[in-house]
Amino acid sequence: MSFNYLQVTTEEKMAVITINRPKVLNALKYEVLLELQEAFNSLREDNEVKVVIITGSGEKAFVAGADIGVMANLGPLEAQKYIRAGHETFDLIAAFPKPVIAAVNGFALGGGLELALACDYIFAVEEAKFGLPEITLGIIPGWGGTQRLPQAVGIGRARELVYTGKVIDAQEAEKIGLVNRLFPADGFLTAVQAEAKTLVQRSLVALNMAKTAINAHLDAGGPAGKTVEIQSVCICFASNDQKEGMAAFQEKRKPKFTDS
Ligand code: CO8
Repeated sequence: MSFNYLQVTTEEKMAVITINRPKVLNALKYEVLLELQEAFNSLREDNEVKVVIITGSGEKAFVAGADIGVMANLGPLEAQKYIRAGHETFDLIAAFPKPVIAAVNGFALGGGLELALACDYIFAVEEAKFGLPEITLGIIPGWGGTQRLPQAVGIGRARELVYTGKVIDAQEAEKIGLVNRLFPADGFLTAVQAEAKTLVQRSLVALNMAKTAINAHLDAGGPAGKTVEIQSVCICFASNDQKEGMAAFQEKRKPKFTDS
């Protein structure tokens, strides 16, 4: 498999997908989402792969979110295309018939945390940082975060993180159950691969059925929540505050929201 924005390696029945845009902290522009879909579709058919690990390149970030440079000037309909692509990609990962582990090697913010939440579980470095800061940009989480974060950490903590946009450290993320385990940055991927080896020894049939049954519990509420999320984030793209929030990020200043 050859990609512009991903590296995919396979070893001992484990595939590692590395998102590779370190200059923008691995931000997920539209084309990266399409490549992720292609990679997962290919790994689904690959009998040499039983577990997938997804991580970010460089030492600073897993993924710092959707690409703010791309989003800044989108209208509601263009935003809808980008939002749908994110949902399709993360739903593909959530329903992937083999375990997918997020190896969070730094910032997991916005769409980056939403990607990690679509994985089966999260391992992280001790310096990792987590959050859904979309509200500081004048929008809301739009790639499943309003649905999957409450499932992961409970409704009150999810509301606080979504409403404030605050970023929490890895220790707090572990305390609230967002992260399964923390590891030192030195040798992180090797440590995650060592953990994943346990899954390689299990039956893929049983793993697939376990994931299917747990997903049935998570999806019991039906698709309505995701539909509302998509509509709601599209509405944000018709607001002045979305334009102001993203312009402020690019200009490295605080936004001046006008509630319009
Ligand atoms: N998109 C594009 N570029 C980014 C992003 C991003 N999400 N994050 C960082 N970058 C760029 C910076 O602009 C900077 O570029 P340059 O060197 O050209 O100035 C470079 O990466 C390095 O970043 P910083 O200089 O900012 O590094 P710091 O160490 O000072 O800060 C932070 C690191 C705290 C991670 C900071 O970069 C930051 O706050 N990033 C944005 C985080 C964020 O708000 N993420 C949420 C984005 S919105 C989202 O994900 C919504 C998803 C679903 C909706 C989809 C709707 C269409």
